[in-house]
Amino acid sequence: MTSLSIATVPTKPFDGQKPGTSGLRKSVQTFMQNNYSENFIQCIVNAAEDKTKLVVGGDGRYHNSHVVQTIIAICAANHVKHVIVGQNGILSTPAVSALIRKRQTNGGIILTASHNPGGPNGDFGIKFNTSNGGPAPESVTNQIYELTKSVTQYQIVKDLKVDVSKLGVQTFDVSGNQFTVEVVDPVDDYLQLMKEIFDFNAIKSYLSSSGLKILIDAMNGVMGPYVNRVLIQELGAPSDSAIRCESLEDFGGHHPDPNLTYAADLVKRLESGDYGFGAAFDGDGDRNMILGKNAFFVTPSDSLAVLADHLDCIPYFQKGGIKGFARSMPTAGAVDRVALKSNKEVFETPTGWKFFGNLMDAQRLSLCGEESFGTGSDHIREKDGLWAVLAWLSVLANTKKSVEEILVNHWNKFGRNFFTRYDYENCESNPSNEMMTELEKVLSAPDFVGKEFKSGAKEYTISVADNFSYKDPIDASLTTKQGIRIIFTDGSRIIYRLSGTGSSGATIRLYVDCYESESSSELRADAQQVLKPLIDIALRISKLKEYTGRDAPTVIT
Ligand code: G16
Repeated sequence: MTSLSIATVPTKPFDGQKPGTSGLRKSVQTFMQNNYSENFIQCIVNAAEDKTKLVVGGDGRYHNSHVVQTIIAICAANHVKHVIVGQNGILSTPAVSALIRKRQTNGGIILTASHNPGGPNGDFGIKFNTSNGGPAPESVTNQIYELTKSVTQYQIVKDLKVDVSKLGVQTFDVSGNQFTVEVVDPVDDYLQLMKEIFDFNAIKSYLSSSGLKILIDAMNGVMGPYVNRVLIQELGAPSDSAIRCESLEDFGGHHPDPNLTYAADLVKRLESGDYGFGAAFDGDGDRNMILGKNAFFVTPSDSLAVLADHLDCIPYFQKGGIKGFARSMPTAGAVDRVALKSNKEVFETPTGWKFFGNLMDAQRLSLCGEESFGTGSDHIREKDGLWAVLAWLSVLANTKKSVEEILVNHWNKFGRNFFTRYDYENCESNPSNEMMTELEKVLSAPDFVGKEFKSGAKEYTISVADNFSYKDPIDASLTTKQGIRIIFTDGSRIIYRLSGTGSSGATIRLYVDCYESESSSELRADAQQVLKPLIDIALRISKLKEYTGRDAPTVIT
């Protein structure tokens, strides 16, 4: 075996390599600049305390295969001994988290810009997950960012050629040291884990005996092979139960974001009434959207609460018990009501899955979710789209009820948290930042709390106004400025936040929710109608239209 040598390449720092809500996300063109990815990867390996064994994979978007080779070559030059990589560089985000935990690696590098569009004119992203399988906490991402500001060189094995299409272990000699790359099937380990969590026989026999037709949209992202293996091959769903399962580098030119706007095609098919259950995933397979017959939409906040109330349908929780629950702050508090009735702890964290990891590691958290179409449990440390679908199928198989019946029963038992989110995408950064700064000033005025707002027949009085901060109950780390909250005396909320996952400009997110108790006659009302007065007040207080020039949001959830 010829020995490969390590090259030291001089480089200069790039501005703005600051990881956002979940990793560094920029346009493909930005990532294609000479040394741009190399710098960031070198800083990741420099920040990693122990890096003997790492997992590498991505959602297969444009530029994925190139950067996979770069990562392996930089790992080889930086004392990493063993890299586990998905075949052809492909791994869903949940599958990376599962592999890190199962194979007890020191972490992993995930290539994805998640729900952002792909292709040469789309976005790319690099994210580092630590040894618990979860996205690196801010202490680590801040350290990576600091390193990017002063990086002057990176080490790489330029002549390393790894065949990532070939399953199995490949061994190399790098300057006299052994370096191994293990190419694994992207689905095998993940499927194994799902079989340990769920009762596949029960789901399979329900699907075949109930006549329930399902339609799953992989949105041309990474999930195609997972859907085919798990739902079609293992659970016996007919092959036409899955659409857009071909993984494409540009996601077919679509936005791989499972919401009512970008998964409109699936919504339309469900509206036909032919299917009793529908779901969609995002580009890297961690997000999910759940629909019932006639496109009955389950908000992620409700999905979390329903699952929390039905975890006894799932063998994993039957065996391991249920610790606490958690949701991100903008997520409506439906799960809090389940927690109260079942006498469990519930945590309210900032937006970002990374905040759940500590609670799970400390055995305080079993199930959590976010309004941004994320649901998951402590089986891994990422949200998990297909896990959510299997959890819902377990509930359907157990209750033998429709999605809509399950939701209506839930509201009759716990009351209903109405929720909506308005996204104003691609706004200009400066006015958006100014709007947030001005809002902070408005809400810190001494007479703001107690102020009354009228909209139509409704009247609201402000009881709390702040910028959300979070003290981690496990390590006491403090995270501030996580979203401006206005909470009214009846518990209704308005929240303003700037997205941390965009690649340019600013996306303003406006979240609004309110609660109707179980005895209300409004439980089946249209959420947009119910929330309209609060939305009007939110737009008035923020002067959003004046700052952004936008009459309407890009996406309404
Ligand atoms: C990422 C995080 C999620 C978070 C979301 C919020 O999702 O993993 O935990 O809720 O970002 O995004 P934003 O900051 O734009 O509101 P993903 O699916 O993009 O990795």
